[in-house]
Amino acid sequence: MNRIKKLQNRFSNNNIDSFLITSSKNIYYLTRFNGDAGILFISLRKATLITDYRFQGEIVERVENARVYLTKKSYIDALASQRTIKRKKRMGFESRDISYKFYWDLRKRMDWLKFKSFDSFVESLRLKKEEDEIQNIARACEIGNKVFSDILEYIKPGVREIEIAAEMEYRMKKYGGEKTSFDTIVASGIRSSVPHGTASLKKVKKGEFITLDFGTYYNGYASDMTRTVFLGTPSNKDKKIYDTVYYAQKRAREAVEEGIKLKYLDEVARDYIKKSGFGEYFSHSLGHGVGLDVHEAPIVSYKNNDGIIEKGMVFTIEPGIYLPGYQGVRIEDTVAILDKKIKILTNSKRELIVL
Ligand SMILES: [Mn+2]
Repeated sequence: MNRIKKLQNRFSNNNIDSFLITSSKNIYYLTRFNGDAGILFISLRKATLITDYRFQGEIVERVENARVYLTKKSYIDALASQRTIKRKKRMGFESRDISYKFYWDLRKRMDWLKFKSFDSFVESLRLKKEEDEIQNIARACEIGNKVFSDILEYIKPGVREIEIAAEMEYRMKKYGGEKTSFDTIVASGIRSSVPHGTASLKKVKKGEFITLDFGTYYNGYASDMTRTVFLGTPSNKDKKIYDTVYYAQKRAREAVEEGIKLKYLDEVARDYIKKSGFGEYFSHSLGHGVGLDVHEAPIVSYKNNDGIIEKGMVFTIEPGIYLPGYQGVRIEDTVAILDKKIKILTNSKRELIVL
């Protein structure tokens, strides 16, 4: 069933007769429109993508499941001019996406409508991926695997983190990625003790962990992976930190199974890290969903009491240990829940790589 139809089927239960989609990711998900401006008006039987002439031609020609309405007016004026909207009474909208100003402009311009906010009307569909979506994520992850194997020979004492990041990003595009799915993290030495430390002008040197956390988009779908390598000779303490993260990640990865609670995975990794004496240094959730957004539902966390692993989900497993003032290690894979099968999409070597 097409995705817009699925949404329309939910209208009556939610007591609305129309819905306004403003999130560009959600518009892409529903129509394949990949311009960066436009709104999608969905009524019970129709869907209209309102956008402007900047996107005429190739970009609007690929739109599926919606009629395209090109306008020179503001989108709100164009929406108000739609023939059917006068008969509408209650319109849903995406509360996470629109600005306060846009909301009031809508209300002023269409004062006969009642507006009802929703915070994951489309995202709840996106939670479980279809086959082609998983293939796109898998392709994006494959690009990540290639970039990682390329970059190892480039990492040498004296090279700046930002140069390593630039080389990685260049290769992501060279291998078919559209753009990075977030700012590439290259964090070395003491900087690796901050979980999300981007890439700086710092030069890498011997005796340091280097955390590489990166991703790209393929056909609009993101990848996300992390590997931590060592430059020089690791001390026993370094090896212990790495092994702890490695086995915590392995246990969680091997525990993935359709039908169990997501929070159980977090507990598997967290318990192992606690038993090894580093419990207080694993300071974030185990993972997150990956799709059109690099961070989306589901949250893989001990705080997620209800979430169950279901077919079609794609999420990360990324435990880490961050010793303040010292160094840190994180290993992250993206896994997909297929029909009675679990597939790890990021298969670069996980054992400690010493450069
Ligand atoms: Mn991640």
